[in-house]
Amino acid sequence: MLMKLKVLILFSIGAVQVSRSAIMAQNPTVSNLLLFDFQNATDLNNWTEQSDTVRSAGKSKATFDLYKTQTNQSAILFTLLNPLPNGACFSGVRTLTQLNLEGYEYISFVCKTTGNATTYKIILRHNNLNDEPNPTYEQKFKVNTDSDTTVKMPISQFHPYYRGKEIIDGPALNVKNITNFGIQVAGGVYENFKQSGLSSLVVDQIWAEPYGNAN
Ligand SMILES: *[C@@H]1O[C@H](CO)[C@@H](O)[C@H](O)[C@H]1NC(C)=O
Ligand SMILES: *[C@@H]1O[C@H](CO)[C@@H](O)[C@H](O)[C@H]1NC(C)=O
Ligand SMILES: *[C@@H]1O[C@H](CO)[C@@H](O)[C@H](O)[C@H]1NC(C)=O
Ligand SMILES: *[C@@H]1O[C@H](CO)[C@@H](O)[C@H](O)[C@H]1NC(C)=O
Ligand SMILES: CC(=O)N[C@H]1CO[C@H](CO)[C@@H](O)[C@@H]1O
Repeated sequence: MLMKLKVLILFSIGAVQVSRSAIMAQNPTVSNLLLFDFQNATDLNNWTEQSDTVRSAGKSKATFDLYKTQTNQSAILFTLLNPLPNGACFSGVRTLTQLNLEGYEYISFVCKTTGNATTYKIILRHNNLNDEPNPTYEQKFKVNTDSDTTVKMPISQFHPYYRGKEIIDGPALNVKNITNFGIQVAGGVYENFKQSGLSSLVVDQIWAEPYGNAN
């Protein structure tokens, strides 16, 4: 079962979805690294919006808030994608960070989504090159509209992009010095899908999983 899961993961492009029970069945290892713990966060002040309104024609929006119920706390990303005629638009949030993910194979989390968006991105930056014209390091993940989504993103599959377009043969991500971490939803201007409108994504924790974790 776990081997099958691993094979599925190795042969899929980008993020892979498996059921929550499959993830929970894995031995929790001492060496998972908790990157962001929204269950215990007192605020999200370190996160800032990064939407297409940084450019003159943009009119999308994102907000990121603590989401508290009587029993649980998580974070919720609300997005409104307002595309240009060619489909270009993005909205999301990001935070400065300092992560050394050498020795880690995946960034993983469980999220619950509603609304129009079915594809999100995690966006990393490195070496304090946290703004344009430096590349972003991106990977897309698909979400389920009817159930929780477990995301496992191979860290080796974050490729360099400039304004949503892949930089072929661009510099590799320096996994030892990740200095910015973002969650984004985009219209898909360079993709074979287009998306727009209102969406929400709820996430409680984001982890890095070391190599060999699922064996
Ligand atoms: C915000 O970022 C600073 C500097 O990186 C860090 O020391 C602090 O713990 C962060 N606060 C929260 C609530 O995550
Ligand atoms: C609280 O979290 C637990 C564990 O993640 C989950 O099973 C439960 O459905 C959540 N409860 C609410 C009210 O969201
Ligand atoms: C990350 O990169 C910046 C820019 O090169 C450098 O100043 C900083 O010392 C690096 N930090 C780590 C922990 O390697
Ligand atoms: C939501 O998605 C549907 C299906 O793709 C689309 O027809 C609709 O226009 C979208 N809503 C908005 C507000 O963009
Ligand atoms: C480190 C820490 O405080 N972890 C807590 C975060 O919140 C969850 C859910 O309330 C607790 O179970 C953890 O102990």
